Amino acid sequence: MKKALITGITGQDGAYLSRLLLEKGYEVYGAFRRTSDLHLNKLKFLKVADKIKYVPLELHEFTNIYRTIEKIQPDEIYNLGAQSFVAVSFEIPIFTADVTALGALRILEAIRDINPKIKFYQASSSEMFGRVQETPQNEKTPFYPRSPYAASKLFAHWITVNYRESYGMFLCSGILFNHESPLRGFEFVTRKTTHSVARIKYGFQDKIILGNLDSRRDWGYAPEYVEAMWLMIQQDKPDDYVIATGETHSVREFVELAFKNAGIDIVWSGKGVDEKGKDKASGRILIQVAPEFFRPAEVDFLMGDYSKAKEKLGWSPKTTFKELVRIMVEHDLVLIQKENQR
Ligand code: NDP
Ligand code: GDR
Repeated sequence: MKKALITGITGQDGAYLSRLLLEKGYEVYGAFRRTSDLHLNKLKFLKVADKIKYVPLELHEFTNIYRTIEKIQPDEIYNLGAQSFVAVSFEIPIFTADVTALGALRILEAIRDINPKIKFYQASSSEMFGRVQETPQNEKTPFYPRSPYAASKLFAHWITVNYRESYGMFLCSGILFNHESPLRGFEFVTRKTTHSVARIKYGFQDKIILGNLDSRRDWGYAPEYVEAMWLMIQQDKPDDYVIATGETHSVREFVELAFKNAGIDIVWSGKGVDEKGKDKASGRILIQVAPEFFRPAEVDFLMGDYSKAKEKLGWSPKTTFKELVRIMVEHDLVLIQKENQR
């Protein structure tokens, strides 16, 4: 039985990856950071919470990481733990760098010392492309990070490459574009939107207030993306891969489609922070824009080229943008109904 250690077990990808590895017969060790309450809601939703062996692991703390890896002696480590919210990284840049950049290095140093044969996956991000230098973005596209989060991920990415080249270790970096699901955190724009749409539909919220409606992302479906992480680690040679859908859509399109899935057509008026989205039928304002949701530096456009992953891993995205929005809205409509029946 193979042993996998997953950092960030309580996050979206931690939950889906755990389920995948358990299905494949792995013994899964879930690393969580100590909080006053161990929140296993995502793992419970996927019915895997009681199948995981939990270990406290703080990415700030080298001794904690070292002892945890030494004790478990995992075959594979998936480093999904991070301060992952781009907007907040402008508020807490040093914390973000410590967890997201140095956290990865601490794990690599521990692996190098304890057992350099342990295979390692680093959760790199399309945010590293930032102000994009070419379109679509592939593994050879130059990086241009636009936030403390992206700069931290870039350090973690390059140190992973550097340790692989310096010490011959089996280290992979997956450059994953945005991937979403009903388990997505509520602060990210997709889930914030689908959750708000459901609350508006059932009368628990008046409107949604958003930032930049024109930024474009390459949005895929999270359960498919964790499969790519596992595939990378199973190859004969370690390498880096872009995982994406090859399509790009604006926040505005996502919002429009989300409302449409709840039976509401949106019409837009105004510009910039004065822009408003109204219910076509009633004229009621349902969407507003506020400066506090804009970022000091924005990533305007992302669109990934996943052809290397297709060729080498046999991986391709399956769920379309339209299906993704539908899955998330339908989930949140049921969630809000259930919450309010209690
Ligand atoms: P989430 O934000 O859902 O999960 C992040 C996880 O990291 C949580 O379990 C969180 O714990 C944990 N964490 C945060 N700080 C620490 C710390 N100091 N020590 C230990 N653990 C910590 O992210 P996703 O699941 O969406 O993403 C997984 C990884 O992939 C992240 O590294 C993210 O940056 C990266 N990524 C994500 C993409 C996406 O579109 N989802 C795309 C590309 C990369 P807690 O629950 O306690 O907060
Ligand atoms: P992102 O995701 O920054 O791409 O990082 P997020 O959903 O936060 O933002 C996407 C785009 O939407 C715009 N936006 C808003 N964003 C949020 N969160 N809230 C709003 O109200 C809002 N209005 C407009 C943003 O400006 C941005 O352009 C995610 C994270 O999962 C990272 O960890 C990961 O690395 C990248 O995806 C790939």
